[in-house]
Amino acid sequence: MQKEKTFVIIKPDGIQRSLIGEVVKRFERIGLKLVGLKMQIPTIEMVEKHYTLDPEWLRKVGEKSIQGYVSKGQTPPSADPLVTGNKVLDVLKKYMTSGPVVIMCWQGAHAVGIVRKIVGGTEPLTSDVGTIRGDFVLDSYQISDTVGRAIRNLIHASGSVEEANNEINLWFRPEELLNYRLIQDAILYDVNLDSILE
Ligand code: 3AN
Repeated sequence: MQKEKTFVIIKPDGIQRSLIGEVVKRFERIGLKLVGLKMQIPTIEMVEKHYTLDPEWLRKVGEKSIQGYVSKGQTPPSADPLVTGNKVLDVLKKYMTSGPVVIMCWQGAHAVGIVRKIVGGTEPLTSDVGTIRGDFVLDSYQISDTVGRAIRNLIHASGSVEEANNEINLWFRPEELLNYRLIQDAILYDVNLDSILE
């Protein structure tokens, strides 16, 4: 279980806001281990591949977006989740290819769930205070949809172990992921803590 891996992208707005260190700090201090790291400007093809790894993603993101409107008593631009999902994918391609991103693989117990908790919900307006999205962005579906752009929420993080494995395979070559021990692994995971006292 402590070998669970998750995949994270610090999106172009995260780099432009000088938040690389802040994001890395939050994952490091909870005890996760950084096992892969690189910087690049994604291509449109990679962004499309990334978001369509899960064939259900378009529908799910469309439904989530529609729900966001309904929960605020507003009318969504389209009631069809696929139409809405495709619109989101279009604007995401522009957003994600607009500049450099940092691509990371983090490892540790419950890595997928822990990272999602630290990152916070998709829409910064409603993500919890204390999460990265809640603390560092003020964007909302309302603002992004009014001007027809992707919601700027600093981070992508895998939603499940399966999604993480697919995304890691897409963005990293196997030799780019490092297998190593951290001294703190002992205090996090070892059954016996009898090596502390002299
Ligand atoms: P998460 O990144 O929280 O898993 P997804 O997978 O539903 O969220 O959406 C992927 C990305 O698409 C979001 N991080 C956000 O940048 C963008 N996005 C999602 N829904 C919308 C929307 N309704 N309007 C604009 N951008 C959106």
